[in-house]
Amino acid sequence: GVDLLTFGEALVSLRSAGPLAAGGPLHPHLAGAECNVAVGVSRLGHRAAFAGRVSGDELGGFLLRQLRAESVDVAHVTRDPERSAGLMFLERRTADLTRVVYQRAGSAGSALCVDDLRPALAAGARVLHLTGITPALSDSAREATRWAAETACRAGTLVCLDVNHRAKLWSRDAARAVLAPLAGHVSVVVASADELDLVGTPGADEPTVVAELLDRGVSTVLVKLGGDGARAYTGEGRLEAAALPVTAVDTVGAGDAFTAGYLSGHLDGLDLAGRLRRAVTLGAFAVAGHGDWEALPRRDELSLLDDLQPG
Ligand code: KDG
Repeated sequence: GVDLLTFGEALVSLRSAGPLAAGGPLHPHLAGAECNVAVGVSRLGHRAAFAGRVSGDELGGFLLRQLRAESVDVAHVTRDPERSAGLMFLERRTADLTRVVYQRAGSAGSALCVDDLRPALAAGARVLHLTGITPALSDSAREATRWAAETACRAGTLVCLDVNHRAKLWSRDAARAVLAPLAGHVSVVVASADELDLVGTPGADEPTVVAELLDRGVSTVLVKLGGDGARAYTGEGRLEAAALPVTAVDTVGAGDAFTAGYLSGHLDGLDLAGRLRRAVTLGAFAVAGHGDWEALPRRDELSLLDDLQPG
């Protein structure tokens, strides 16, 4: 088996340097939160696999080529000749604000189903990563996500759920109805502060949702605070890490980098402080460079930011 298995929708992101409505060149990139995590973990030398469906056409070929170039195992990716690639248009609206337009309804990635994931789960992995994006894509993708979490949890695999709420895909209530039950089958929950009540009681505060999750068998809850760092909760209490004081040029993908760093630390057997430190380090690399994942470090680059004192 691999070190980390993740699954979901690989997207073609078309990035523009300015407002989309003004036109101009668009550059295609591999995107999708799960692919970002796979690349982040793979760059650090772990064996990462991505499973899912991509279109049978050139765009699907592009996505596979990008994943392969980052040494991500794509043996369990299915080509779908009937459906097109999910697209994400990313515009830089102002220096500080990027906006997203999706064209992904009915895409190849959204047609993911349980049978697509069976071989990858059977091959085994030390860690299964999943996000709250995949179950928002379709009924079959929702069922596949639930099945994968339950199957891996039963097999003793560390299952990590990154909530990743996408308001353009579903409402908070619709997300909570699916994600809160799902959290009962995972060991690690990652959420930003405003996403936390999507895996617990509506409107409940952070300590309450954390207590609910730990009660339900989650071992670690990670709360991402962006430029303010992160907090981790376990049965032993709470630990904080400051963010590294880099110049942020592009925050897209920072959360995925954080998760990749945390899971890499887990695969390396680091203690909680070490895992959290690696998580904020990868987050810093992600925001300090352009692209969802392009700026992520190789293992020999991990210490590049070490001289930056947490701010
Ligand atoms: O975290 C970055 C992702 O948002 C991006 O790559 C696209 O997965 C994506 C999504 O569905 O928004």
